[in-house]
Amino acid sequence: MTSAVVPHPVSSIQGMRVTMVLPALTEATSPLFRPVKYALFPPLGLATLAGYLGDDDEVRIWDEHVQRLRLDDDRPDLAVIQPYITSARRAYELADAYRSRGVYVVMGGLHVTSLPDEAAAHADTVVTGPGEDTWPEFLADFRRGWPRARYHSTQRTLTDLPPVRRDLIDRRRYLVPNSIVVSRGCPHHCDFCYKDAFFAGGRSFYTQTVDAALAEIDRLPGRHLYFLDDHLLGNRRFAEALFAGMAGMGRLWQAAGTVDSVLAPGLLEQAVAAGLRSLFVGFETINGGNLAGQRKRQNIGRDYAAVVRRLHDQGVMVNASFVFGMDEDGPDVFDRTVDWAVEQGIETATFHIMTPYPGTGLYRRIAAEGRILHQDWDRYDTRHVVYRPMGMSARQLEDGYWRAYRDFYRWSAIWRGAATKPLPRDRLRHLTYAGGWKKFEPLWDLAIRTRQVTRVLPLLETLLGSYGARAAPKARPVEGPGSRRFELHG
Ligand code: B12
Ligand code: SF4
Repeated sequence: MTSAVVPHPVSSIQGMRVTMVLPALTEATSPLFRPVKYALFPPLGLATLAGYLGDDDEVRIWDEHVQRLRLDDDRPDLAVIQPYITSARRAYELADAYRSRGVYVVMGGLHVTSLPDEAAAHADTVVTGPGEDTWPEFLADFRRGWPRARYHSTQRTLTDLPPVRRDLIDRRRYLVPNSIVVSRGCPHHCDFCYKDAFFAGGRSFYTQTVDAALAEIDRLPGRHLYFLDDHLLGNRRFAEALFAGMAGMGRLWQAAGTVDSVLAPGLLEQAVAAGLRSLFVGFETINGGNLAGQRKRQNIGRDYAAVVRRLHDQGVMVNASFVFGMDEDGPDVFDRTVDWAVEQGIETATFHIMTPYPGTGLYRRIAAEGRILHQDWDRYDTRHVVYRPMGMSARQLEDGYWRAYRDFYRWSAIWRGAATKPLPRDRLRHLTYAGGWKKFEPLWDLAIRTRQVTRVLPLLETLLGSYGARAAPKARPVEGPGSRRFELHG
């Protein structure tokens, strides 16, 4: 594609100094308490892009969620910034600060793809869509001294990726250092999701080769993995081959999947045999009428209770995701949703206030109806109401959202959820997992701040290991470069 060229002579082609920044929204940087979710996962997107830099480039990754950025001392040749919608304001502040001292700024990722013109006011180059094709192209142009102002991804492939630069990540700062993605996108087209906008102009669901995915898994130390793929089970052939390769590796892992993929005969069993112990499931709403409105077709007419039962029967914990404020929702939706989730014995739940992200079908529809209240991206965080709801007031929606969290994570509700489990062992695990996650959040935060979190990870592994229809084989780390990291026993 063509776009304006930004002349920018760099002193040498090799040996660039590059700073990559994942900016944080304010609440994630509080010196007192930060919700632990901000220290869950390392900046995988930036570490992926860092893989394309040369051996003699000097690269560092700053994740503002877990470390303070020392901006004043920093004058790299290139600043790479990845804003999410909620951190866009901060991202632009940082970009402006770098540019004011002559540092070249390139921005990309989800929010930039939704609103490239907004981002372009703060960056020398903006890159839209996934980075695997455009980023190496930009780097080559930048090294030649002639980067363009815009790049848009059209060639979507995950073959021959350089290894993710995990060496640039301080694992002790994260509760889940082994996050991994082996695919991009998803085969579905939900109206509220970022996906169709981000992948516009090319394929919107594609995977690594199975061998490359297994090799990436093999490179990760310890037992626990968290797949951040939008829908790990979305391509059955790929998923089956991946799980076959993982069976016997001794891994314990968590991932996200849709209700229809859970109900698909046979696939879940293979995932469990490969170590799946907890699944994030997008139930979204218990009001069937909402699903058609959101084009969430794969959920329509599905028996949600059967989904939970099937996961529990296989020994898989459920992290259920719900969205409040869709057009069919009235003020009763909060209690009904929480009651349903507790009755099913769901271990953890994530609630969201419906948020129309720019670029999505939902945004276009709500905007056309004149219902967008403001464009203060800071508050597009799924905890604030940013549009005029149909079935209740904005106040009712926000209050109901917070009440749902309180009610679901009350000890009495946790007990009630645990009591749905037939075996005492299962009840105890429910209590430990659901209670341990929400009730001891400040302790998690402390462990992360004091970089003791790697000591806590074995607890999570033990707990996940006690789940599962069949016990996963034990894994033992093996020393020495080039060797497989795990040898299998039993
Ligand atoms: C892990 C995750 C988190 C983690 C942390 C993220 C981290 N450490 O990187 C946590 C739990 C903290 C989190 C929090 C939130 N998240 Co979140 N999260 C994700 C998730 C599941 C995976 C991100 C990931 O690692 N992807 C894999 C990597 C490889 O991809 P990537 O980061 O996008 O990078 C690629 C491209 O974007 C591109 N790229 C990125 N940056 C750049 C820069 C340049 C220069 C170039 C060339 C290319 C490029 O190239 C990379 C390689 O292809 C995504 C869903 C998704 N599929 O992306 C949601 C997602 C990003 N989150 C989202 C949201 C809404 C939130 C929250 C607001 C939710 C909430 N209620 O609190 C918060 C706020 C985050 C914040 N700080 O502002 C939305 C973002 C919507 C938007 N338009 O911005 C997503 C898309 C989920 C969704 N379906 O709605 N999140
Ligand atoms: S199933 Fe999930 S990832 Fe896929 S389009 Fe729908 S919301 Fe997005």
